[in-house]
Amino acid sequence: MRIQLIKGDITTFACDAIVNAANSSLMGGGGVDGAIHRAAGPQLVEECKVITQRQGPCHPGQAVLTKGYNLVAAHVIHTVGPIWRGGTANEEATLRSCYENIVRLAHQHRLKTLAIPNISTGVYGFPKELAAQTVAAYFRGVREHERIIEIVTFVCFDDENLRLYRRSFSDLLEHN
Ligand code: AR6
Repeated sequence: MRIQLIKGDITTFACDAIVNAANSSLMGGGGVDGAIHRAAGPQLVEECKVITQRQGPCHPGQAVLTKGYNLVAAHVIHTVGPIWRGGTANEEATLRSCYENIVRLAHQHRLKTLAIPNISTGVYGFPKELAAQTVAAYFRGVREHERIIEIVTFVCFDDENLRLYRRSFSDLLEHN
């Protein structure tokens, strides 16, 4: 598994699946969620509706897969990050389970290339540095044994996340 870091807009990224930082309704919203729904077109929300009608809301830490519709990416993995409540509500474990479920879905559907935004670090208020460390620790653990996922690209939208990811991921990146 190769790990890459870029600054940019995830909606223009070509890969097997981009990850969306959604909310439990899966009906779209602001931030990266709004941008992904706008770029994918109205069929995306229709597929999300079918999923929530069938299995109910997507709880924090869980993830579901849809098609990508008008996106360049073939699929979208929608995950719901934790809302930061001061660190006393298992937020780190919930964020970690977002990433575990992203990897699980990638295995299940044989997705080789993923692009992932900085889940929970916008509206949901998770501290950016702790998020970067949590994500790096998780991928440090899975990278060695990974046989299906070939490339994971972390797409940072803001300079602060890019700087923090560069630091937390320094040992995981091929080129710094
Ligand atoms: N490409 C990549 N990253 C982006 C983009 C983009 N186009 N736009 C924003 N980001 P947020 P959350 C970054 O707030 O904190 C929504 O309303 C942004 O800089 O999008 O998980 C949902 O519906 C930040 O670092 O997601 C939920 O209600 C990161 O994406 C709620 O927000 C995440 O910020 C989820 O909050």
